[in-house]
Amino acid sequence: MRSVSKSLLAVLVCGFANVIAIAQCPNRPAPGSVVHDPFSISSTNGVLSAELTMKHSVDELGYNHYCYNYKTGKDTVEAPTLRLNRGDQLELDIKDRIEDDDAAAMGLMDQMSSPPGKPCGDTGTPTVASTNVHYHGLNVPPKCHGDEVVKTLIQPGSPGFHYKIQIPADEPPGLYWYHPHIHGFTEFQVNGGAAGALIVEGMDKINPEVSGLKERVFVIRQQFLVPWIPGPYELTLNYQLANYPNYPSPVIQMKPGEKQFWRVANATNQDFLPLQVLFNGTPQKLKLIALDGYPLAKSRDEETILLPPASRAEFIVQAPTDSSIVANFQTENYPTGPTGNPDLQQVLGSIVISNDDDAAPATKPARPSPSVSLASIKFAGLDKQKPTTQRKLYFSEEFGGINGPIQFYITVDGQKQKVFEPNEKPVITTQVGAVEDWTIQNRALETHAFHIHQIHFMVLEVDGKPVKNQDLRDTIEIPFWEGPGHPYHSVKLRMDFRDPTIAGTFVFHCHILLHEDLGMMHKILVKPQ
Ligand SMILES: [Cu+2]
Repeated sequence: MRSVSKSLLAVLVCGFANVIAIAQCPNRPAPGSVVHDPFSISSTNGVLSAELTMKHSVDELGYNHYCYNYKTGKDTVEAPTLRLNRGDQLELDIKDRIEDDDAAAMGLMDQMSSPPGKPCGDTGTPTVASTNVHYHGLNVPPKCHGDEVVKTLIQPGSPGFHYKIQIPADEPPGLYWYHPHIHGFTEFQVNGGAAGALIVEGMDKINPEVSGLKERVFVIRQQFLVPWIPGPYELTLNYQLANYPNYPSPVIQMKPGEKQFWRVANATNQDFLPLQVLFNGTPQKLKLIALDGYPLAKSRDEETILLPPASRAEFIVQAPTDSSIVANFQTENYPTGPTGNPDLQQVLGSIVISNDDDAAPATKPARPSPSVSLASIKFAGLDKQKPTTQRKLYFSEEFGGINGPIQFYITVDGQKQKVFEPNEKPVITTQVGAVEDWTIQNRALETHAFHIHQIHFMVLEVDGKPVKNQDLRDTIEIPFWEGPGHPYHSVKLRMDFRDPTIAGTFVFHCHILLHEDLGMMHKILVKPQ
């Protein structure tokens, strides 16, 4: 449930009553058109160097969109896919050129306190027009100019900020993504806009089943008219409106009987996506290859792949053999509990048989990735490690009346419930070398999605029972509490802090972005050895 103060609500409603379209973001594809992959940029000679400019648009219906604009030399595209090999260097310059921002100009956002300690990047107070970047899923240092989100601040109009991130040589090949992560305002910028895919090459080396298959990159985004206010939302597939409520579906072209390798990111604010491909209403088998950018130990057939917000799935889809079959890529209904928002069934795309070659636009193909085996990537053999510590954490919500929850907490069992403050001390301190088992309960009447930066974790148990597939994840759903008389749902996760390069302070939080913005987040300190 979304909550918002009455005064804020009043200003928001008035503020958006008279919409003046502002267009700083590229035009979005027309409903019902053929879906193209995002423009992609590949590393050359071990370096991917690019400049992205954060901008802002308000469309004629009043939807706010933030965008990572990239100049291709021909035109401007948004949120390119960044493609790197393991060991490559990502050199990303981010400029914040958000202008004419209704929300910021009217001063209606609660301003957050300045980041603590020595600043990283610009100084001043974070607002909805400030930005930074989180590289979701990458197992890289939480350092300034790396994947650091608590102190890193990029202010509108400033010269910009340089990220320099080396993809570890043993990084799992797979689909990652990047998005802004300014505490208090993340949801606004991700809302239908600022989020892009990042691919670490080499999946075909681990799993030859995908070799030679045409690859598709699909980024699913969600847009609310005004984030923080409950109401209808729209899903988009690579920025094209999905079939809700009255739009023609995006068209996904496939050749008859063709197998394709789909790499799908849930870049929504808060939508849990049970993904299916249906032929004449019957769910088809999808060959699941990887989850959250981590190749599965063994590929497996699934009819429904549940992606919590921020999660990714990579799977093989086979097209129907003839055009008389109605084929759809869709998300199912997903119940999120009495205080959760409804996550509704929607067709994300119609699969249309076509012999057109719908090649993805790109600078150039990535050079071949070096060979790699499952046994040599990060977190391999984690199931055999002995945990050094056990911890218990829980999600909870506090009510303030009939309008639903007003406080969102994630708490280490035994500590006081509190919302995140940028200058808080870490609630967990551990050290490099630790392997910990965390049991995370959901005591709220709403499903939450646990995410931790810098590492993947292994799923050991769900509701106290060992799981069949001990997948490595970076985001996982924990279903809502059904109420008195029912047990809390829980997951048991193995957290791997052995890698010395991830030493430092970073965060874990709910990936329902409103919850994160309202403080369902805390810091962990991993001390160097
Ligand atoms: Cu949550």
